[in-house]
Order: sequence, then structure tokens, then C-alpha cells
Amino acid sequence: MKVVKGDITKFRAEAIVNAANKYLEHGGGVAYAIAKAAAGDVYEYIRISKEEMKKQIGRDYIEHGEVVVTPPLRLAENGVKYVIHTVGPYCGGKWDEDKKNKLKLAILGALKKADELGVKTIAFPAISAGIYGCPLEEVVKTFKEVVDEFIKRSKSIKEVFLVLYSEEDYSKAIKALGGND
Ligand code: AR6
Repeated sequence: MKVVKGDITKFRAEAIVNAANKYLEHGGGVAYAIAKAAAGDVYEYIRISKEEMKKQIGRDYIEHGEVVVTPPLRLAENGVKYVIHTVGPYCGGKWDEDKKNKLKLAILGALKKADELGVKTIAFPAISAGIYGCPLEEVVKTFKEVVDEFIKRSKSIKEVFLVLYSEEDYSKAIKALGGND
């Protein structure tokens, strides 16, 4: 896993992952940014997301580990083929085994789907480390554990990027992992 600093809506990867909520209401954070960059009109991307959720999941919400795929629209200009929506845990500053397991499911669900779709490169934001209030260091360490394990048996995925938005988060992430590799 490579940790990079940047804006995921500008990032070049075949799949980008959205830190969504269970209803795919992309009201804030990276979800809003992705919806805006993809469709221009955020409400239009919410509509597309909900329609795909109904088709792909058969419900109007997703559980941790379930994912919904939407088309990249304007993000195709960055080489993006798929946007994969996954839902991480709400922490509100707390962290325990249950939150960690839910985050693992969210990351793994997106990795599995991307691998199934034949994706070679995938970029994640720090799921749950924003509005959902999970400690960034724990989120980053969980990412590394899941990705390191998954990459051993992935069929198509060659590179996984964790894209941190701020300089401060990037520094914290690198420190939490004891350096980039
Ligand atoms: N590129 C990369 N990372 C970003 C970007 C960006 N353009 N914008 C924000 N981040 P959050 P959550 C970082 O709050 O905690 C939404 O309303 C941000 O700094 O987007 O999983 C959803 O609809 C943070 O480190 O997601 C849900 O309701 C990380 O992305 C809820 O927020 C995740 O922050 C999900 O909360």
C-alpha cells in the first residue's frame, strides 16, 4: 500500500473508493467532493447511486462490507473506470475491536469488488477518519493490515493507494506506519 497526499477526485486510478454513508447520501466530506467531480450536480450522482444500489443490492441501504459501483462520468478523464461506494464505522472519537472489524469489512468489500472487476489500481480515502470521527492512525494501520493480506491473493489488483487530503493527515499516516514503503 502506498500512502500519498492529494485530492482523490484528481487521482489517477482505475477505481476510486468513496467513504459513503449507508444510504449513499453524499452530503459532505469526500463523498460530496466525488459526487460533484463526477456529475457536476451532486443530487444527480446521489440519484444514480441509489438506483445502482437498488439494482446491485436490492435494498435502499448497504451494510458494512457491501459495496455499490457507479460509473465515473467526468472522472473518466482521470482514467477512472469505477467509483466503489463503501461504508465505514461511525466512531465519534472512540475506537475498539468492533469499529476495527467494521472498517476491515468496508475496505475488504471494496478490494474484492475491484479485483472482481479486473481493476489494476485502486485509490482509497481515509474511510471513517473524517465526519465519522475514527482516529486517523488506527484507520491507517487497519488499511495496511487489510491491504497487505489481500494483495497476496489478489487476481488483478497491483497497486493500492491511500490518499490523504491534508499535509497534517499525511504526516500522521506516515508516522503511524513507521515510514512509507
Ligand atoms: N480527497 C481525499 N480525501 C478527502 C477529500 C478529497 N477530496 N475530501 C475529504 N477527504 P469523510 P467519513 C478526507 O468525512 O469519516 C459524508 O458525508 C477527509 O479529510 O469524507 O467516512 C458521507 O456521505 C478524511 O480524512 O468520510 C458520510 O455521511 C477522509 O477523507 C460521512 O461523510 C474521510 O472523511 C462519512 O464519514
